[in-house]
Amino acid sequence: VTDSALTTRIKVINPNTSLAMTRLIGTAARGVAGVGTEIIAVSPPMGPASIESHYDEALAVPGILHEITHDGMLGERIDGYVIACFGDPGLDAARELAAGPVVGIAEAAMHAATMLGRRFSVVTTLGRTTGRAWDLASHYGFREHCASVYACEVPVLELEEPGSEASSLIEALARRAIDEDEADCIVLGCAGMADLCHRLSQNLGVPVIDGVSAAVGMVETLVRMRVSTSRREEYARPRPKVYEGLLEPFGLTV
Ligand code: 5HY
Repeated sequence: VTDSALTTRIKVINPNTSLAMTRLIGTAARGVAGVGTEIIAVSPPMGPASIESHYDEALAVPGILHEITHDGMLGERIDGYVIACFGDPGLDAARELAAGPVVGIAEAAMHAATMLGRRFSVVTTLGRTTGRAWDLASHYGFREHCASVYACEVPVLELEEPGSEASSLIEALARRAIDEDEADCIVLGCAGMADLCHRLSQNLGVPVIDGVSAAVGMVETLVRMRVSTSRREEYARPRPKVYEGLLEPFGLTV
């Protein structure tokens, strides 16, 4: 048996087209991936430069789905996927297409947080995305565990800018969540914050969870358990139909 057959190949999709973030996400993913796991970190060839609104999120989904259907067409063996954007865009549609398991970073981070403490708080980027974080906590069944959601008001693509003070802003909001909202853990609300989690954990004295790392670990485990998305009903492959106009290439064969 060739070693490639023993390798778990996980594609981590940064749905925005900012390659610096894709590199940062790939580094976080490889930081937790086990021996024998290959991480393929990608951005789709189309989509928003960053995702900070419902509009951005909607326009990120075709690129995510392109990445998955493209693998199938190229015969590229991908054992599982991570959607590396805190809104978990396109997660359900991706599950209908992908042969292997698909995990979103918000979903994974919230699951991990509830394994480490009773309550968690989310610290995300723009205030306009805090509603989405609450919606996801409810959607995944963690509404009672989510103590609060804060926004540092630093746009996604400015997180890495030295002048943004993002790290100290995030730390101050996390400290407030711990002191005032009794958060036992902090969930970082953006894939672009992945590089901050260890230093923040040390400074704050509580687990600070990066969803990219959590999601890679969960996909890896599901693949090694030899389980994948249930094909009964909801996540069965979509029925073939015509997609008109610009979406014509998304037509599915049986
Ligand atoms: C993310 N946006 O993780 C989200 C964070 C956010 O481009 N990558 C993005 O602000 O929702």
